[in-house]
Amino acid sequence: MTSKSCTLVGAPVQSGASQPGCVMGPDAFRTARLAETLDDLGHSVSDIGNVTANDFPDVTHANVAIHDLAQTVAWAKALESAAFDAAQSSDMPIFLGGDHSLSIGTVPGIARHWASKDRPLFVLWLDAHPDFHTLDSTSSGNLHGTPVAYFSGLPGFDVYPPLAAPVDPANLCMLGIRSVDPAENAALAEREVDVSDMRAIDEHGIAAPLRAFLERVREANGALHVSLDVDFLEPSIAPAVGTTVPGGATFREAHLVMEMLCDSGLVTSLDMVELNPFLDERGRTASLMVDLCASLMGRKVLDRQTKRF
Ligand code: EXY
Ligand code: MN
Ligand code: MN
Ligand code: MN
Repeated sequence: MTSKSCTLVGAPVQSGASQPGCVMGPDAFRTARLAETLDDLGHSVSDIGNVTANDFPDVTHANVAIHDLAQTVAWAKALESAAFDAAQSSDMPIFLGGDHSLSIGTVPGIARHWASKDRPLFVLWLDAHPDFHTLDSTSSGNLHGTPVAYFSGLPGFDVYPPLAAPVDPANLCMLGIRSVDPAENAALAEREVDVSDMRAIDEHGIAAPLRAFLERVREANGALHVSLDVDFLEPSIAPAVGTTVPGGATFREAHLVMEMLCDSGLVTSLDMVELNPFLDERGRTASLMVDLCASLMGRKVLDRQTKRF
């Protein structure tokens, strides 16, 4: 892979999750030597430190289950701006979470950047969950369950910041899905979102749906944002997450996704989210996430091209 300028953006958000710990995520990625790993692969790396969010708006919502709405909106504003700036000034912004509510800010900021270049943004959502709740449909009130519905332009998000460039639901692809609430199921079907649940992956493999999606991105001359939730992975290899669901992507399935993404040359930004270091075992989940990022950014077993049969 050609050398890229990478900007690491710490997003120590934990207000969107039900349990604390994701605040430590960015520093765990740093401790697991993310910057050094990217540097060793020949990239130039700038770590801008952690974004902060202090300006809490006075917002409320009729859904009383929702918690930490003001913090979430404050994070969204701060991260939208940080993401836009990072995309303007580097090839590859990498957002270090932080729970998945950080994508309420990162994806719209990245989308605003690509809209200014007249290129459509596509989003690959690697997750056990579709995170496709609206503020009205969430029953847990955990706002990390809402980013995709919001940035895809679904109605009912008046208290979140206005979107400069919504992501077309036709430009989404979800892989690894295995926990979907009824309201999410209905909304995903209505928008005909491209979802490969684990049953489909068991049956067809993970390469087939990814290859088809990458072809769509390429045909549209799209930019591609990847959002990698720790709970995409099988919990036995990635225990450091508050929302484990059995039956996730294996070590090799996850690396294959990253290797195919690398070969495609299409990825332009990345979220690494939901790492809760308080739940980790000797840093193994943080290290696995860094290794997956390395596969995405060009680490290979063989220098020459792998045989294609
Ligand atoms: N759908 C469930 C909820 O809304 O509470 C679980 C959401 C988990 C979201 C994690 C980050 O991917
Ligand atoms: Mn909370
Ligand atoms: Mn998620
Ligand atoms: Mn998840």
